[in-house]
Amino acid sequence: MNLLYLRSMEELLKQIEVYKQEIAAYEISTADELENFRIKFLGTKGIVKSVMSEMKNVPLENKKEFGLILNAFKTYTEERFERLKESFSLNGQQTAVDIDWSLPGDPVPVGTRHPLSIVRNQMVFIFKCLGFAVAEGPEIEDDWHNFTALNLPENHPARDMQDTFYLNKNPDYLLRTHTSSVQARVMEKQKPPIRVICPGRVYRNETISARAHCFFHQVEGLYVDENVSFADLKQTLYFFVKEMFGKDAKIRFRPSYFPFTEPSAEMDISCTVCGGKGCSLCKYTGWVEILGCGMVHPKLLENFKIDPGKYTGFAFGMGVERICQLKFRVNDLRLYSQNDIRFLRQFT
Ligand code: 2NL
Repeated sequence: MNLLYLRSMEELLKQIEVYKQEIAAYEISTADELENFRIKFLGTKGIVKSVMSEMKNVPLENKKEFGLILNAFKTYTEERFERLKESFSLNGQQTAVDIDWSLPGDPVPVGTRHPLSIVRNQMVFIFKCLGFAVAEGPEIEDDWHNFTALNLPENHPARDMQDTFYLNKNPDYLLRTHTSSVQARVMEKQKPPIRVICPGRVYRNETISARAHCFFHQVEGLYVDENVSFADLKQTLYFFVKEMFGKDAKIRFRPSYFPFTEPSAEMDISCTVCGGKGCSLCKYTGWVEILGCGMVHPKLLENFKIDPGKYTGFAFGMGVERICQLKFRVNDLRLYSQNDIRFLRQFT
């Protein structure tokens, strides 16, 4: 074997050792440095390729031994590259290589308000314009605030287990059946003048259908002061109707009965579909019922130590679903709580 060649082989082995030291000491902190390592050692014109190309000059009897050394060097370099790449991605910087930060983000779809919230907010806004404050109260009520204080006698059918969700009997706790209970709490705490509206969810033990549900929403109003008259009630509600349904809307009152008001009335508005000419919505009467109202019963004022000789008041109650039905033509109460996106998307 040619001595000259042996010397050059020795030199090559030494050179490989030097490379290995350099590779072992190689540190990177950026994607560019990682790429520089790859180009320098593993690239098509890199050091590993050039060392491997020495094989063609190795004499046949040394090829096996030399091949093993060169292959080991190649594997060593490749493994070092993988380690560097891993340490780099563990530092969380791989993103700088893989992610294009200039791309637009994933869109976040914007939701819409529930139709009942839209209408409730509108109702609250209109009464706020007339100086009504908003009051809220608990959905779990006691018998006093939901029934007794409001003049509903012990044997009133509304108290029946068939109509009301009782959570406990004796003492009675129940899911409020109207937001009048909130007004009862206001009268308990506050002396006249009182001018509040009470929006909220109420519960009744009903079989669920297109026209009945076991929960729905109310806005009730209460105004107690000196010299409050039925004329004030009429003008207040007329203002509300014109704001809600437009200036051409008409109102009419029909006598009715509620235990908490005397006298009591139900109010209709001219049909929002036909304007009073008669259509299927108003059953060809030209009118649709929207709320109940009346002058606060003197017994109620007494219950809250408000002198009925000095003070009078009016009250009203309406269903948010009903107003929503007239405004948006929703003809099935179940739609409000089914969370069907196709229904909800229609209200913007
Ligand atoms: C209806 C009828 C009504 C009231 C609610 C009320 C509350 C107090 C005192 C007097 Cl604290 N009245 N509320 C009065 C008349 C009718 O609601 O059809 N609601 C959906």
